[in-house]
Amino acid sequence: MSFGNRFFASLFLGITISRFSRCNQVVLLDTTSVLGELGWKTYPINGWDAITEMDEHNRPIHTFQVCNVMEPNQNNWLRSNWISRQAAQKIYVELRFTLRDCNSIPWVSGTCKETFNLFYHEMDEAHGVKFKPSQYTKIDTIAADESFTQMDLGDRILKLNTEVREVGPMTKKGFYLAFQDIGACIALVSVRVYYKKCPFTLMNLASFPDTVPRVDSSSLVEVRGACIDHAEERDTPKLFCGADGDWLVPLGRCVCSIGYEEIDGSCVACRPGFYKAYAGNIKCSKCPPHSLSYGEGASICRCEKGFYRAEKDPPTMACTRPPSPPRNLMFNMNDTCLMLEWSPPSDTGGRRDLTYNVQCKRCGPAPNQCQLCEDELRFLPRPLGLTNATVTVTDFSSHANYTFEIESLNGVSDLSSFPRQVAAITVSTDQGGPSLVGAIKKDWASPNSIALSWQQPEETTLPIIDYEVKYYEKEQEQLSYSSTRTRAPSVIVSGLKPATWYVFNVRTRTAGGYSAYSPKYEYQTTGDSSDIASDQGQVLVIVTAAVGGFTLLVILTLFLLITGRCQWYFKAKMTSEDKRRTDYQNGHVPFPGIKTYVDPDTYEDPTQAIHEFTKEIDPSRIRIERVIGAGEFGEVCSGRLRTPGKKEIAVAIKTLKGGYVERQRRDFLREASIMGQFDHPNIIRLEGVVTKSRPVMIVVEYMENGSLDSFLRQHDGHFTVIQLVGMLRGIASGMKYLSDMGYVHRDLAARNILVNSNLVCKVSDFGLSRVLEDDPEAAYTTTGGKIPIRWTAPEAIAYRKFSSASDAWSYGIVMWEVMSYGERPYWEMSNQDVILSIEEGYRLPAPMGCPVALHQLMLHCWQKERNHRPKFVDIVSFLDKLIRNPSSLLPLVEDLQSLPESPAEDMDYPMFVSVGDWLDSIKMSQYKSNFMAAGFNTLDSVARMSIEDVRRIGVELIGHQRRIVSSVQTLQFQLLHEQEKGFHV
Ligand code: ACK
Repeated sequence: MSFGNRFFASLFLGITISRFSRCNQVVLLDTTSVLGELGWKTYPINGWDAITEMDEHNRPIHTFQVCNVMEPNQNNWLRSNWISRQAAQKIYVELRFTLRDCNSIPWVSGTCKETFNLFYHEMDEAHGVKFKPSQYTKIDTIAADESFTQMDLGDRILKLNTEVREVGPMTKKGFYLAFQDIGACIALVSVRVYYKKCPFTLMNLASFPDTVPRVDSSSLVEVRGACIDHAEERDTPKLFCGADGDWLVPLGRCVCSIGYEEIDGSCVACRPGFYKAYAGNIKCSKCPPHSLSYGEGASICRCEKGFYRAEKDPPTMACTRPPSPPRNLMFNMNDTCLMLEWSPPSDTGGRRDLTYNVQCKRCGPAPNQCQLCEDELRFLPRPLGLTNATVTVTDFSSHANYTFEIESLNGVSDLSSFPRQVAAITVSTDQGGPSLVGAIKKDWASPNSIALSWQQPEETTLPIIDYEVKYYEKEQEQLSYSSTRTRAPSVIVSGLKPATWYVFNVRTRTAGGYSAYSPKYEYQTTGDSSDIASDQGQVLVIVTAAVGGFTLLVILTLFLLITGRCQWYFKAKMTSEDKRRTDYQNGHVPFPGIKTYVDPDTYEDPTQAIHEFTKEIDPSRIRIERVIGAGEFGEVCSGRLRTPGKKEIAVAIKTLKGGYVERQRRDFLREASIMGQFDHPNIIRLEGVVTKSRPVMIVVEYMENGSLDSFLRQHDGHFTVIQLVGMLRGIASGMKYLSDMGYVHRDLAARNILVNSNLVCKVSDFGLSRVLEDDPEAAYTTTGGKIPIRWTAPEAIAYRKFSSASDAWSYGIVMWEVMSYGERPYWEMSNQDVILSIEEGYRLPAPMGCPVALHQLMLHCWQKERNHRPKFVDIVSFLDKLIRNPSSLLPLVEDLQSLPESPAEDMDYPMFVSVGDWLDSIKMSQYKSNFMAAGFNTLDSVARMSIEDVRRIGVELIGHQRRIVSSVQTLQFQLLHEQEKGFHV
């Protein structure tokens, strides 16, 4: 029995042991909380003593005592049970004990100790009673901060020591603790073993779990938080767990989701009448005006009935409604403009995005006869989406009643199902402008054309300029339409699709503007819809006023193909008569008996051609007076020519300069051999040649005013339009003669036209000329040679397809040169740009002061498709008619251009119709050669044909005979009508 055990037992009776734990500690063992026996082992048996007392709460106090202070060499061990490590990496052992001061015990010096030792041993599992002190690792020697004495005992003063030691890192699943006494007087009152953790916590609307710190106290554990209910991450919430189990450095946060707000660290649903539209650290808001929320947690408030929220309106915005209609709608009108003005609506619906739409209705006498008319009018700036309370309307018709409805709109107008309210005003445009034409009637029709006519308006204050005929396929419903103009109250529209419904409208144009469109006229073309001509996209409109003259066509191609072989063997021996015969057989001669051109190049010996086509002049008859210019081969002089028995005449003498080679001589004289074949008042006349003496000369009639281009430049603006048209008529007449002769000029330009003292223009310069050869299309192609780009038709430039049609193109350019008094065509544009522009559809605009009719003729000459260009016969005929009706030259292009919708370039040029065109329009093209061969080569002659004539020329099918005869009747009517009108083109 040891001295101290009994002594300590009485000492600790009645001591209160405070039991506490902190939330960041996980307790693995606390002897104060063990209710039953502890079951610790002691070695030896008489060493440590286990005493269990009860505290005032009747809970056990497990105390271990030892006090063998008088006996030397004490080695008493007390060993705990196996303690599970759990998640701990480092454990803390907290000991509370009392220790007796050795000095206060007599006779114990040398044996009494005032420390004890603490050991541990890691094991994965308990191993029962075995205890080997040698396996244990010492944690520390424990000494008391305060020891007690006999006096303390007497005063019953408790001097309890608390010591904490940490152990780690721990690796095994558990461990034992052991206490070694080496001769002290100790009472071990409690043993608490714990490890530290950062406890579960909520911070910044995120939860962070229990987290065990690292053993290394200098490094922190980063922990990512999870947002609490109805919260969402804003920046990733994070905390760091420190070694002492404290949370450090909060980062990021969660925020309450839409419909929830933060109250006391949690997210709470918005109350009814409130909403929260965005996640964030904001409170729920009261619903905006004209909106409400019924349930809890609303993210948006719903609009009251009759109020709306546009797609892009924010939820914070009040609900709004469509505006009321505009107020005070008024108009102001002059001849060309109608200005509508109004005041903004009294109620904008609570919005600022106010716009206006204008709708137009044109109404007849009956109230329900209204049709929409926006498409007919032009609105400035536009009809829809107006932001200002005003709009200007143009292009309105005279004599019409327009009702304009102005609607106010805002961003929610489309959402409202209520009928929209508009402000309306009816405007009568009856300002003395043109009135409506009478009903349209069909005169005749074929599967792809129709002739229409209509009653002229009865009263017009201003003269009618023309009529606009608008037509479209009914199925297309105005998606695309064509239009054309005509001066006569009738039109032939061709290029229509067979078996297709068309809608036609006509309106009048005067200087006062357009009339309203006539009532629609609908017509379905006859025929099989598969029978659509290959050029169906192209609409050729032929004004009935256009009356063609002769169109000289080539008809005997087939015949020639059979007989034209091997003829070149005989070339050298042929006379011009032979050649003409051959040319005729080759299809170059329109009619037997008409003299045709013979190419001098077809003569093996050119002198033979010279001999045949020119007269040799004795040079003694020529008196050279002065040099007037320089030609390609030498000077050009003026002088006099005497002919026995005739009056002396003025001549121009072209000379061939000395030192020429034979080829130059031949080329020089070649022009004379060509010129010598012609005899026409508008072709420069060859008087003769001097070839048998030097210098070699070509003598031609003298043209006092020299070349046309420089003449016009010198007399800019000096002539009347009629004089200019007279010059053009002369040139056209000369060209008609050349084309009739089968001659293609190739270099028709104002510089190659000479003008005499009477302003008579004559075609000259046959240097570039070539005869037509075996081409069945009567056009000649060649390689090489200089091409005057600005004057030459595209197909001649592109693949040298020269023909009378390409001469017609050049003629259009000459017209332009004449009407602009010698301006350079296409000004300073490069040749390449000219080619590209023409290809893109660009055409020379009308020169200043140019009558519409002449520019139309030019444009007609510049049609890309060469077969659509006018023939010279048509040009002459047209110009003749203009000269006879000078008033037709009054409308100038400038006047037209000042009116909308009349870009001259976009117009169709329906001025000409030949018999061929007419046959095309009635789809009887196959009989062209029959008509020509029988001499029906003008519309006038065709208009007189009888059914017998039609049969006689070889139209055998009865259906075709009928079609031609009925078309002839219409033609008669039209020609008569035109004559009555006195306006022939
Ligand atoms: O512009 P012009 O005065 O007219 O200058 C040229 C020049 O000779 C070189 O060709 C003029 N010319 C040519 N043929 C005749 C002619 N038959 N009568 C008068 N001048 C002519 C041309």
